[in-house]
Amino acid sequence: MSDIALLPSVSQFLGRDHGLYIDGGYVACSTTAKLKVINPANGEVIAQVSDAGQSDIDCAVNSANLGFKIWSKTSPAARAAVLFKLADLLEQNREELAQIETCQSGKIIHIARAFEVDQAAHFLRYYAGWATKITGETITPSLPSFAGERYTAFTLREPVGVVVGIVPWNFSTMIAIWKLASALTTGCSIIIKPSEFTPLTILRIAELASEAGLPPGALNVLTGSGLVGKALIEHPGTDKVSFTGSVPTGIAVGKGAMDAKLTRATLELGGKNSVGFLRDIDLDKAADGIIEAGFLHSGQICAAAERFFAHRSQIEPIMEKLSQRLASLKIGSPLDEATQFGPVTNKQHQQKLAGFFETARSENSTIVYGGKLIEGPGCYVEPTIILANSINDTLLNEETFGPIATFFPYDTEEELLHLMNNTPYGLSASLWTNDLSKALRLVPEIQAGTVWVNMHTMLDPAVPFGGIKSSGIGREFGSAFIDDYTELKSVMIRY
Ligand code: TXE
Repeated sequence: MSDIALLPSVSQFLGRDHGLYIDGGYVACSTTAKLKVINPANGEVIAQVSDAGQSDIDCAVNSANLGFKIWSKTSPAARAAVLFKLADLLEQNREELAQIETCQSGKIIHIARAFEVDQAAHFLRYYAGWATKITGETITPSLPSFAGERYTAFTLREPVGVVVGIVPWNFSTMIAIWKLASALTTGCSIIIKPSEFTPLTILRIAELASEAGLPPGALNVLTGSGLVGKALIEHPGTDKVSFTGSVPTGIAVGKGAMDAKLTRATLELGGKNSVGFLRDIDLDKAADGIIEAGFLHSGQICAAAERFFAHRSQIEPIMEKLSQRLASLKIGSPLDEATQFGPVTNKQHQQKLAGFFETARSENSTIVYGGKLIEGPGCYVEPTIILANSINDTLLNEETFGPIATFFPYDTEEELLHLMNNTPYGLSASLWTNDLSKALRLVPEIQAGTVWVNMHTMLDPAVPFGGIKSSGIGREFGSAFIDDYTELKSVMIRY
């Protein structure tokens, strides 16, 4: 097989002089600084985007405040209609968006189509449905009545204002859609700051949003480094930040938001997610489960698992079956439809993973499979299996965000629970067993925002998602996101 041909519209889009998307259209950046976008499959520069300066930030915030005035007064049904239309436009432009995404992130084209576009449209429609269903409560106060007066009270859910959406590079389309859909359905406006590594797809989506009827300023896109995100959070004209990314940056964002002006913050961070195989597990099922849990998109998924705990008697055969599966994966160009395993998204990340391989060796962990970079201009690393030497090994404790499954044996279920919870993080975890009754008894003991049974990594818009412990604050999806994007106003009436 070979690479699919890029659509003419993709080549044309990549070659553009990309401005910033402010007030419903492109504007030239105030600085001449440019950020290069590099295709991680071959190291080639595929596009350049602007690095926004302070006056661009002011301009985007001003526009978002004006956009908020219009959008927050737009009827819920009309807001939903725009989001439904945008979902249709995502699907109509599916191949173009998927190809842009693959070129900038190295995501294999099947995943770009199925997750970055199809799933993004699915999430968007789910959020759109909420626009007409956001309600408050009626309450009867118990205040004293001296002359027959009565009281009633109700609550209003009001949009929080101008949201700053800070997006990482691993799912640059879908995560941007989660943020803009949450903001727009509740009547907020939003400024998206994409990752400097993957800034392109959201610029195209901003154009589609205008085509769908979104008023100017309701969605602005500012490309640039992390400093642009920082300046947006601290800007007096913004009201909330929704951040997805690494734990250290998330902590800096949270502190910055609090220090600035008590800016509301939702933080969806990474972690060190666990998989626990109970003894009754079928070994083939376990090996397939590890591919789903740890190797989709080369493990570059915040909910992916990195620590795998199996009973001492089963750990060797599970790792052997997993090695066989990894050996059969077709590694190659992400634009080749036959490829099952592509590059990681950028050189820095590839080097970081190389550092983890070194650390594993220096700590005397056993590299059971892989453990090397793949030579060439692209950012490829081998899918890797490691057997940790001790529970203190770095590979069992630090997020690698790569295709590295680290194993450790347990003897008793008590020990398994201890191992799974022995981390400062708590985004996700999974248990694999045929004994559902046992699984349901163990679920409450597991410290994670999401616990899957016999599955891992899959997210559904109806099911809340977010971390406990150091994996974040707040929830996306379900009805839970509404709390984070609205303020509750109480109205009390004497009559
Ligand atoms: O992520 P960051 P980076 C991990 C992964 C990777 C490492 C670094 O291991 O190797 O993090 O990646 C913006 N104020 N994850 O540097 O720093 C930044 O521009 C406001 C895990 O890409 O978390 C980008 O848009 N914004 C993770 C976004 O924050 C700031 C997903 C994420 O950047 C900022 C991605 C600041 N001070 C990487 N500094 C996950 N678990 O989901 C940076 N940004």
